[in-house]
Amino acid sequence: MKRILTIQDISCVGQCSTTVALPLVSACGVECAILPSAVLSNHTGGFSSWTYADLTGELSNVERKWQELGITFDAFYTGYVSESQIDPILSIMSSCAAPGAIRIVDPAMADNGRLYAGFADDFPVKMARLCNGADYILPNLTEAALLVGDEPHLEGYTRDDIEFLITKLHGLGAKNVVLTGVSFNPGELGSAVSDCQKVEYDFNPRIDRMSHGTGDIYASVFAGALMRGRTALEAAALAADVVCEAIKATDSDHWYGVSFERAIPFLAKEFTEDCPA
Ligand code: PXL
Repeated sequence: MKRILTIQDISCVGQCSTTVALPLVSACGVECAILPSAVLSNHTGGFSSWTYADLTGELSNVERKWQELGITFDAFYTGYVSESQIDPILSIMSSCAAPGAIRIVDPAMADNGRLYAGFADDFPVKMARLCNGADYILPNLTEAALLVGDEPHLEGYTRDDIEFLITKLHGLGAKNVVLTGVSFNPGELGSAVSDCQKVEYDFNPRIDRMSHGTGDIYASVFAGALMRGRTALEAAALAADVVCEAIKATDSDHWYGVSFERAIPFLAKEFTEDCPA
C-alpha cells in the first residue's frame, strides 16, 4: 500500500484540510500519514474568529525522528500552510522521500478573488517556492493568478487566457498543473490538466452554491486517486465528481463546509475492485 504524507492544518471544526484529507485519502485505499502545521479551533472562512496554535517548531523535530526511524513516504501532499513553514516542509519533502516520491502542492491560500484572512499580500511569492519542483500543483483560478503575479478575476477567461496562465504556472517550476474553477460556458465548471505538452479539460454541470472546503476535497481525492494509478486527468475527473456528490448531499442550511462524509461510499466504490487485500 502506498503511503502519503499530508502537511496542512487541523481545523478542529470546519470540514477542511486534514480532517478532509485523512478520510478521503484513506477511502482511496492509500495510507495517509499526517503532519499538522497548526491547530485552529475552526477554519477562517466565514467564522467570526478562531484560535491558532502554530506548530512550525515541531516540523523539524518530527523530521529528525522520521529520519532516525527510516520513515519515508511515496507522496507528499501539502495544503494550507504558513510562510514560516515553507522551508521546513521543503526539507521534509527531500529528507523523507521514498525512491520516486512525488510532490502534490495545493497552494490553498485564496478563493473568489481574495487571499484568505491572515495571509499577507506577499504570501503568494512564498507559496510559489513550494510550487517550484512540485510534480503537481492544484491552484484554483484566484490562486493561479496570484502565484504568477496577475490580478485575479473570476470570469471572462478564454481558452487562450487559461493556457497562457498555465504556461506561466509551469514557469514557476511545476511539472504538471491542475487548474480548477475553469469555465467557458455558464452551465459548466471544470479543470484544466497540463503536463507541459498538452492541456486537457474535464467539466461537470455547474452547481450554483457557495461551498467551503471543496478545494480540499478535490485535492485529497486527486492525491489518493493518483497514488492508485489513475492518470492526472482521471484523478481530476474523479475529484470533481466527488466534490459534486458532496455538495449535492449537503443540507442547504449547512454553511461552513460540505458533507463529504456522504460521498465516501461513492469514492470507496471506485477503488473496491482494485483494492489491495
Ligand atoms: O479550505 C482551506 C482552508 C484550510 N485551513 C484553514 C482555512 C481554510 C480556508 O479558509 O481557513 C484554516
